[in-house]
Amino acid sequence: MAEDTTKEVKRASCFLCHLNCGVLCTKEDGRIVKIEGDPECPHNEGFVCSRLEQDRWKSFEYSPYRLKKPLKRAGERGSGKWEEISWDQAFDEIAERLAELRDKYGAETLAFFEGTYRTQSNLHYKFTNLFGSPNTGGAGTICYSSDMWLEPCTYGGFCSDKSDWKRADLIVLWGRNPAASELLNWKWVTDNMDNRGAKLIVIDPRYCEVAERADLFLRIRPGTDAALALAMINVIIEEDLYDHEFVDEWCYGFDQLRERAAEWSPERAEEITWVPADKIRQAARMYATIKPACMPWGEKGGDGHGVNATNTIRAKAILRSITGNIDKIGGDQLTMPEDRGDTDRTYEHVSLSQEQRDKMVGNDRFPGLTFKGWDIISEAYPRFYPYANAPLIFRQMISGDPYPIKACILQASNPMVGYPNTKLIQEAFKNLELFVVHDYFMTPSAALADYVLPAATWLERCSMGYPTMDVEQVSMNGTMPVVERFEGGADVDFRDDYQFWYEISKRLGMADKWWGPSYEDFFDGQVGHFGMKFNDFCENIKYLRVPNKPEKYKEPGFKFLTPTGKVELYSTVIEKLNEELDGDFDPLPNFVYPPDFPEVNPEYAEEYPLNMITGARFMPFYHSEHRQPGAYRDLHPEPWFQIHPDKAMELNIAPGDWCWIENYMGRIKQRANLTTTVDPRVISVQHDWWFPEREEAEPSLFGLYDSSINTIMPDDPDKYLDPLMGAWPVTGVHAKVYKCEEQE
Ligand SMILES: Nc1nc2c(c(=O)[nH]1)N[C@H]1C(S)=C(S)[C@@H](COP(=O)(O)OP(=O)(O)OC[C@H]3O[C@@H](n4cnc5c(=O)[nH]c(N)nc54)[C@H](O)[C@@H]3O)O[C@H]1N2
Ligand SMILES: Nc1nc2c(c(=O)[nH]1)N[C@H]1C(S)=C(S)[C@@H](COP(=O)(O)OP(=O)(O)OC[C@H]3O[C@@H](n4cnc5c(=O)[nH]c(N)nc54)[C@H](O)[C@@H]3O)O[C@H]1N2
Ligand code: SF4
Ligand SMILES: [Mo]
Repeated sequence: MAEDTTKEVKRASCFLCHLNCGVLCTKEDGRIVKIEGDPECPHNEGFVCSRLEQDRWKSFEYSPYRLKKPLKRAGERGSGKWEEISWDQAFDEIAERLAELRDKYGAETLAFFEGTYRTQSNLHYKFTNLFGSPNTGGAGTICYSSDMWLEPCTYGGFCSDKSDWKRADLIVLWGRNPAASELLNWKWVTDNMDNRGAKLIVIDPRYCEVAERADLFLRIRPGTDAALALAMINVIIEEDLYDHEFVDEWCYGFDQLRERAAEWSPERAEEITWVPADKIRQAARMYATIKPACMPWGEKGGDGHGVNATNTIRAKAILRSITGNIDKIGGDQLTMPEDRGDTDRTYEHVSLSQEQRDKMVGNDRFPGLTFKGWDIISEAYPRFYPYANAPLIFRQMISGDPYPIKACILQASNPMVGYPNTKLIQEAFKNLELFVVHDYFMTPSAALADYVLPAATWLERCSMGYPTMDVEQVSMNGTMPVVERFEGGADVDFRDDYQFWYEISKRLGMADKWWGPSYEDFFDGQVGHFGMKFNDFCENIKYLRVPNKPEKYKEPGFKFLTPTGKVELYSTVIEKLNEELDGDFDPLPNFVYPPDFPEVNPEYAEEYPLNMITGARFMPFYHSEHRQPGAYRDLHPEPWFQIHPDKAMELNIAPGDWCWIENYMGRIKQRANLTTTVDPRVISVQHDWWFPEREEAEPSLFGLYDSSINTIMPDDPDKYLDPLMGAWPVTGVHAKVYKCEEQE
């Protein structure tokens, strides 16, 4: 039989989540017919998760809902009326409008919002910096970015995404449920438990998937992780379980920490956290004595969200340090800043003048993540990227105070669904003079734009898989596009994320600052120091791993890249910020009650008694993605929230009932899942629900206000945000629940 010459297999890196598994794609007649895990990829060794199984990816790559052509608004903003235009027209007009607005209001009038780092996110920094605007904001504020500032403050690098899952003897999953969020990580944990006998502690308000395998499970009250961490520090110090050698030689401020921790007995923490004091002791003893132990970061475990974001991240960093678990094989390994000469060129922060930096929204109010904070740690950690504060940007888009923000670009983010206080964001977006969205699909954010432009997926562009959540210092998987534009019958006229920035830059006279017109040119620049072109890198190197060197602090002359050269249990960086800003940020971790709690707001909590988790991950969705009708949506057609059966009975709610979830901001509805997984005082509400099959035009916006929990999540900067990082809450916010009437 003649060989089928149209068949070929190409490598790619899956970008459907942050793990970037290596995959093999089989093409026939230009169309992808099969995607499998690449057994040669050292990262996932052939593993793929349910997002790629059963050909589900076809509902993404070949979805009829994908944007096909550049669209320009042809009616009122949000009216759902569009005209198709050419890419040249789109780029010409966008560049022209940007130049006009810069002349009229100053470059700082442009805002950009970053999503969950699903593309080459340094590119937009390069553009905004060259353009002259400091105003990039993003979901990172409540995701990993707060860790990326506070961990370097503590140990001069960061380690909570460099956990050594496979070689740890104890793994602490603290507000982290990789069985639903990062499935490859969970495979590593279960393999480690099965093959090496590793132990597992789970700290979660829900008896979630990973809790089912835990040796110790702490059912914590949402929003109180800082109090628990402080009590664990208390036990470790009081019971003399800390690593004396490491603390004596390498930690700064132990006496101050001891004093603070003394205030946090397990009994005091029990009252706040609902975790019995003896279990707190048990957890502290296990963590301090079963070594090596790793404690990966977890968004919901207090890392990054709500009024205790700084407290919790710092307290967890301190726990890693005083137990001597940082930078150990099997612990959380420390990544030092890479010596990559091109850092300045890819981020281009150097191009932004001090005058422009000083205009960053949030600089003075929530300085941690902004240029104010960056200035202090950037020497030690140059790859950190500063963030303007998103809730403040939205407010400024409306008020124009202290200056107008009139232009906005979104690439790979969807704030109308993923960020809190949707109504305010809608008003802000409607106040813009130029709003551009580059995405795969028409989203509720895109529906409010002037231009909506089709993006290339990870199968259609060059990419560099850079798996996070792995212990390697660097791990790279370079791949060329699997399919070309219009190949295989796909009628999507996409431009990839690099081309987008390049083409606009070219029209603004900034082409020479880039590497050339294509993504490949960019990657040629990135791998230049290997002495080869990107194509050769993909062919010959395929998968590159640079293992982390453990226990770097044992090398002669080593210093942690903090002002004291030590792990700062007491933060001199925060102290310095206080001096500069006349602030009173606490250099030691503490705990404050979230604003809805009965301890601080008893009247409110009486009306809204249930402590709410929002956004606990579940497969197969990724935030607001994959809601389009198709294989993913079929697995989970409707929004559900979890409620304890006793509470449901008290409220006369039966399984599957549609219920209102309400707080002072408004109400949304989801269906009731009665389960003992949650405490009777807690509900867990799915996030990011919208319905791409419903009407686009306002007020519907794809049914956004029906079931998206972020429409009622608060972001009042005076009340709900972490004072240093400006992080807003995703759990520990109070609500009430009641059944919908028949007709609702
Ligand atoms: N209530 C609540 N809210 C939350 C959370 C929560 O737990 N609870 N979690 C928060 C967290 S941790 C995060 S990170 C944020 C995420 O916030 P976002 O990243 O804003 O949310 P997504 O819905 O993932 O939006 C991503 C958009 O980018 C598009 N996209 C994906 N990849 C690419 C690409 O490569 N190129 C281009 N051009 N477009 C792409 C997708 O189609 C989608 O429309 O949400 C936050 N919001
Ligand atoms: N399926 C799916 N996977 C995803 C994503 C997605 O949207 N969908 N998003 C990706 C992104 S951007 C991120 S940041 C990661 C996040 O990954 P994870 O941190 O693993 O995800 P979550 O499910 O948000 O939170 C984990 C657990 O924290 C618990 N939790 C809730 N509130 C609290 C609390 O106050 N304290 C403690 N200790 N635990 C609490 C929840 O019950 C949940 O079981 O997931 C990534 N993976
Ligand atoms: S774990 Fe993430 S990267 Fe790996 S196959 Fe699943 S979605 Fe893709
Ligand atoms: Mo995230």
